[in-house]
Amino acid sequence: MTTSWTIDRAARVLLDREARRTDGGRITDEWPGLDVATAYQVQDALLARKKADGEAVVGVKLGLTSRAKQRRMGISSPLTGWLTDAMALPVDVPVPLGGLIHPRVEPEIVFVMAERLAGPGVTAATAMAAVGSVHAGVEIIDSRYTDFAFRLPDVVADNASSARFVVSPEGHDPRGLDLTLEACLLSVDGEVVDSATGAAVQGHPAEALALAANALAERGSAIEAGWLVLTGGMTDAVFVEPGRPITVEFTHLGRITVTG
Ligand code: 0L1
Ligand code: MG
Repeated sequence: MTTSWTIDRAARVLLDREARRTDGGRITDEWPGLDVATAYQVQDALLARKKADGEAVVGVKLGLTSRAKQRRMGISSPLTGWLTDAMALPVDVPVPLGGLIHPRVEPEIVFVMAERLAGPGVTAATAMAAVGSVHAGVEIIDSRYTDFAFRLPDVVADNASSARFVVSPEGHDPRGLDLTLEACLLSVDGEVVDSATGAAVQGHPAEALALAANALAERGSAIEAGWLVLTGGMTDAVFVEPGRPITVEFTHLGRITVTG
């Protein structure tokens, strides 16, 4: 059983689940030897197939950068994933529920890069110097695993549960904001269900940005100028349900509402 899995097969299985909107068991249950480094190779193989289908990389995302997310998923290591143009959802366009498996929404602080950022050795300060603007964001995650139940290599291979994202077009100069104190309220159908500040994200979202640059450097990649960086869910994620709008409202970055 353990010998029949390969990087290519894992990528194909995950893409097939995504295309057929079906979830399934953890790859690590059948391939216990799948380690994190190999899982990133699966993630890259999956991206290569998306690129062959015409998708273009527009940025990177971090996952599991906040305690709220780490506690919920039972994994304490942050991870990265790729963002493509096909995942971008314009503001005010409903979440395509029919095209996803079991989407959940989480608030994120998003950077748009003014300059290329390449590790190793990137610090929060050098990372911030490369940022052009900061935006309110919403990530719509969708795991290709049943009940979002995965181990770290599973979720790395699954491109960090990436599905869709919404970024507010209104950008702010990060130098004028204290992102540790930037607060966000998460509401479902008008009722506040969770809240956090930017400090929830690795102490400061710039720490998450530096972490991504340094992690990508180990894989021979960098964060390119013009790319988006989703710094990770600030709170636990909530399921998208028809007729129950979800709003994220930040102190200074603005507000985004998504509907199912
Ligand atoms: O499915 C997940 O929650 C893993 C991806 C993490 C997303 C995030 O923390 O932003
Ligand atoms: Mg996220």
